[in-house]
Amino acid sequence: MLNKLMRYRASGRRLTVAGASLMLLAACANSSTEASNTAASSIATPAIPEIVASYTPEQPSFAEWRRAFRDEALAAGIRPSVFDDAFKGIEPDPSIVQADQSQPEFTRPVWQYLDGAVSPQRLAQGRRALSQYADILDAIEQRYGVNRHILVAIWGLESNFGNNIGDKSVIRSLATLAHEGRRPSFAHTQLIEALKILQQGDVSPQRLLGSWAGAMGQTQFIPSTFNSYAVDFDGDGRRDIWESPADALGSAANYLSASNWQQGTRWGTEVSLPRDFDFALADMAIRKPVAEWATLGVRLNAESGLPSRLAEQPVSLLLPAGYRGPAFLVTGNFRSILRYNNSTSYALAIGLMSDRLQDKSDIQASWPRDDRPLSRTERIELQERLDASGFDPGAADGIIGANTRKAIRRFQDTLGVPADGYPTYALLEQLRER
Ligand SMILES: [Ca+2]
Repeated sequence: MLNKLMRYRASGRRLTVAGASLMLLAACANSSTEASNTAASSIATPAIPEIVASYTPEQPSFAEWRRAFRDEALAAGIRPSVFDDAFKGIEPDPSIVQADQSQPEFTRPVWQYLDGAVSPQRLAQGRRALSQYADILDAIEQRYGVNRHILVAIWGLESNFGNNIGDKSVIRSLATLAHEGRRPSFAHTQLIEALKILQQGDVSPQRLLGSWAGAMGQTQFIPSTFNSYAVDFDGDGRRDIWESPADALGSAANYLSASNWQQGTRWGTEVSLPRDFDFALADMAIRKPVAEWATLGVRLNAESGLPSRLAEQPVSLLLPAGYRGPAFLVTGNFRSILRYNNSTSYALAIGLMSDRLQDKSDIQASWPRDDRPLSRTERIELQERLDASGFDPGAADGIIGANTRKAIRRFQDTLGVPADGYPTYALLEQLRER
């Protein structure tokens, strides 16, 4: 009941701020995680803004919210002393509300993201980490069967090898978000999980630090992921992903292992495609054995070094920047990395960084760096124009998901251009001229 009230209140306030624009509300779904997209789309149900417009509930203060939440936490098994210690002096953090509501208009294209993620400096740090933590990584590989180069790449991207673990109180961040964030029920659940971590004694309230969104420690686990997958790899009796590299790397390996990681299989490899290839096959929903891709003209690059067992494994074709950019065949291990962080650019960065750490050469094809990425407003316009032309892209939410890619392909088919489903400014201009 309290949660429901919160959701109406949060929606109502953002409606005021956004000038009652349903489109802007829907476009809040900017995060790459499926969870947040789902939450945002439920907030953006057309019926709700009309209810909100005439519905002005009493807004509970933070202190009122905390009193009600304390009852819930205790009912969930949290001891009163643990709750009261954790919440001692906790007040809402306005900077977190601001971060939660920011909707970036421009996102970096995949090549710019990769330039930053797999930089020469990060590779050098990664090589040092491989050498410095060789014994720990040996033991982790033996126990979980997850390749050390993947683990070091994740460590590098999540927290810059433990140097950037976030300095915000996880209790304060999540309490702020549960009280007035745009995904209150998610924050609410994570806050209970965070209190369970304190109750188990893995870390003190003062050291329970993370990002503004509650991602914690060197692995950037959210509290529920910590409770399910964190391990005490160094054996000191506490699962400490904040201070112990062994615990952090072991926990990341345990999480990947539980996400169907296949030992000895690569994440994927770059491939070349014939000019007349059917680009509609480049879709994560389509999986074929490598041999079948080969009959369609997909060629593995010379240095790919794929183990022969991969030939039988169904893999998907990925074109992160459309037909003009590099192409990859990606395995189930790529999907495991996506479970860690549901962003294609992220998973590609992890895979490519792990390759570079093994001294494999950089990718051969070049990125279409002259492509001008669409802003959020333009992505919404693209979707609206696709819809107006009968290509059925789904909700105009600024997110290029499976439905929008299908719609783009249908439009590309009518133009007689490669149907890669990739949104470009040129396509938007052609839609404007219709
Ligand atoms: Ca430990």
